[in-house]
Amino acid sequence: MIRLFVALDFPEDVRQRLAGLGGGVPGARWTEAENLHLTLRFIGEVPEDQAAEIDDALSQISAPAFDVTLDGVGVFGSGRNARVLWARVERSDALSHLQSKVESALVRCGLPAEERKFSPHITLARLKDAPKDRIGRFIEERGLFRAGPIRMEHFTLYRSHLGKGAAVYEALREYPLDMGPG
Ligand code: 2AM
Repeated sequence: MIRLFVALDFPEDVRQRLAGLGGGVPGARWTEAENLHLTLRFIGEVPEDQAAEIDDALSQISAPAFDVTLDGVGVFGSGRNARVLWARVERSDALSHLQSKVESALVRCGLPAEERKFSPHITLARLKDAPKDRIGRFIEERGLFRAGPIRMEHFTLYRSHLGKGAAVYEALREYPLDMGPG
């Protein structure tokens, strides 16, 4: 079995800026710059032959290249249940279009449909018992963070290797987005 997810990745300069937002929140485990990404669809554990089928289905997706803009930061969960600090990804029709193409390709491969609403974000940190006031301060102080527009010219199938420490993400395949005429 291999553990997979589909994501958009970002240029080095953007990842460095995102990683630079980290700090100042006790109980936060910050994502390493190299691991920062925007998940389009978490797949989970699949057998190798289904992974090959998934790769094939993803490679048949045709969707236009588009720009992504990052705007501010936020938190999933509140109070004692605050779980994740993230950078906000502005919604766009092009992003939703790609996400729904990925979703339908995966459902055609026999995966169960994703029940949760797509909420585009980049996980900056996972939290454990982080003090509420420090989370609030983080969000206030980083509220003006903005990056982009950032051109997305491909999306990526990742394998996630779980171990003792942070998961290691391995890019298995990049699928080009259509660049249009010219
Ligand atoms: P997250 O960053 O919001 O936790 C690899 O684990 C990627 O898949 C992460 O970006 C993670 O999103 C996303 N993901 C979505 N659902 C997941 C799940 N049930 N288990 C693990 N990762 C999940």
